[in-house]
Amino acid sequence: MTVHPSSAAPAGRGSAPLLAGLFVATAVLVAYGFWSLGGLPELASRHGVSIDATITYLFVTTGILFLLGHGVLTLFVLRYAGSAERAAPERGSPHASSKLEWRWALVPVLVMCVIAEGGVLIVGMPAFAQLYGEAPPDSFVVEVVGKQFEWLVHYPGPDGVFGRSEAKLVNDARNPIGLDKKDPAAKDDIYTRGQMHLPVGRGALIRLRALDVLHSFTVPQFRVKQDLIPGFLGRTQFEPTRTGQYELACAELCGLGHYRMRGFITVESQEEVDQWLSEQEPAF
Ligand SMILES: [Cu+2]
Repeated sequence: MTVHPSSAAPAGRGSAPLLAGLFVATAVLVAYGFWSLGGLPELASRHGVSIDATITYLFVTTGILFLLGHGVLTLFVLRYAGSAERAAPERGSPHASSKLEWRWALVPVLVMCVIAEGGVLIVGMPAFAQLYGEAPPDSFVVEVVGKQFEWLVHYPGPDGVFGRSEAKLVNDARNPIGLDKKDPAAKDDIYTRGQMHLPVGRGALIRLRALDVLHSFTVPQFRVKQDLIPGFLGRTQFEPTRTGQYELACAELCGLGHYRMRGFITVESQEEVDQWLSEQEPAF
């Protein structure tokens, strides 16, 4: 006796609603989770507008695809689980055609490439240009030295020239950034432990040095995150647009004391920055 496939008992039909419910619950929970996060801290830099646009763009496009994908999965599970069409693919279901399979594999790949690569390039380009392009000629230049476990902030002093520094001259108590006393440009240099003041509405060019291991200069409100690499003089640049005090965090797990590696950036008028600088002791 032969049993026709359509008259056989549908296999796995009973678990279909459970699986569909799981897809729906996952989609709802993920959407609710992101919704309740509430977004990034209030923006305080010029290029950040374009960073935020890029994040929003990716978030919305991938969010729609995620929800659509789960919707289609749910419908297919409810429609085809244990069905005769699934049991007999030669009867014209999508499995019967390798051409269809190829089409459904390639079209989403191409669509994702256009959305992810093309879209991000268009929306994010202004941020890349401001972050990695030529710094404005009137930029306010500061050096940040990262070490386990603090931020040292180095200003060039009234002469506007950074004194030479060398790793072998570093002495934690007397010369933490390793300034060379023999260099005349170093005499008026200023350094602080974890305190940086920047003028509002003026480009800031931050030179980045690390004394020991990798660290990462991170200020969420400025939408800035840049690694510091021992042996390299790195840089990052941005323009603070809002006065206030911001926490400078280290976003690279740099050792046991990583959690206490924090500094403070005060954004204020140029006059206030000049006043504060004039109150600081020169290095030597
Ligand atoms: Cu660190």
